[in-house]
Amino acid sequence: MSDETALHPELRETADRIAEMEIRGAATIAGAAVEALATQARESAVDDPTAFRRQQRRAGRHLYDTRPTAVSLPNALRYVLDRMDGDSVAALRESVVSAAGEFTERLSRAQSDLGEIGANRLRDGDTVMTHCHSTDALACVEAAVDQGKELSAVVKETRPRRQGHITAERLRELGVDVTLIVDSAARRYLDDVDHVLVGADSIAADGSVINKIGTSGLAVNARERGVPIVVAAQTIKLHPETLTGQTVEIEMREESEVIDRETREEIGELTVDNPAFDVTPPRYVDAIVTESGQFPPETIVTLMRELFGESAARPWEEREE
Ligand code: RUB
Repeated sequence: MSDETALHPELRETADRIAEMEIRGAATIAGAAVEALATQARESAVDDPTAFRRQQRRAGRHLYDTRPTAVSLPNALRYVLDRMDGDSVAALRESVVSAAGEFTERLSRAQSDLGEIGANRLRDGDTVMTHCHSTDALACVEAAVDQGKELSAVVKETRPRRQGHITAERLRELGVDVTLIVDSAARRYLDDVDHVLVGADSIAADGSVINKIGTSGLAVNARERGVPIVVAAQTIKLHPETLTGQTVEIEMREESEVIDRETREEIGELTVDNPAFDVTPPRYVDAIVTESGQFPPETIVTLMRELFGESAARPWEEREE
């Protein structure tokens, strides 16, 4: 590792916070990653354009390596690093900082645009069931509330990290009535809800939705009860590498999130698995709501091609200048 391409401590801290889930949720991770790239660019001490490019790519790799499932992270890195351009360090720096700013603006605009579209599905008096904490899903509820609709929510706790508590808090701030339930109570409450509304970490070319573990079981149960399943996902959740047959890696997390060491020892020899996400096949999803409109999952591939083309470059990878 050469000193000239050393990474800024703030970028390292952002990467650690993403890995530790202090910064979490696909859209929030993307926003934090581009901000870190901009800090790296602004604070870089290198005076050679080649070294600057190498340092930015290294910064991208460091962020990329934090969590594998949410494609918003590599898509955010792509957005900024693909726009890194110039013959001098000053020009390169400016290109990175301005691309990062542009990305952040688009991220927030996309979320509010998709919120308006998702809100059209929600009627006054409806009840939604949520899983995990998705800012895209909450944007739909917020827009509906802004339109004067009164909504209620059944909020799944979402083991093991209980992101449902964050959702419950946000929904209460919006004035939505909240009933918090444990995950295993979901089926019992499905008869009382009008929509299942979730977010996504990645959407594959065949329309499969990758989201917090438990989403697929919820979707299967909701389909059986005739409750529509709506996925709120900005287009940065579209996974371009699945166009060429790649699969989405499901993150496996520490067993300590599931069971404490003492209890584990009391039980004796056992394996503890902690997958953070699962895959919901397109046949269990009614609609994917994006900032570009609402899509049946099977048609999302058209939008994916339009936005990403056939190839998904990896501009953070090491290469010869
Ligand atoms: C978060 C999660 C969220 C999506 C969408 O998982 O699965 O549903 O990331 O969130 P984790 P958003 O807590 O493990 O990061 O709509 O905010 O992008």
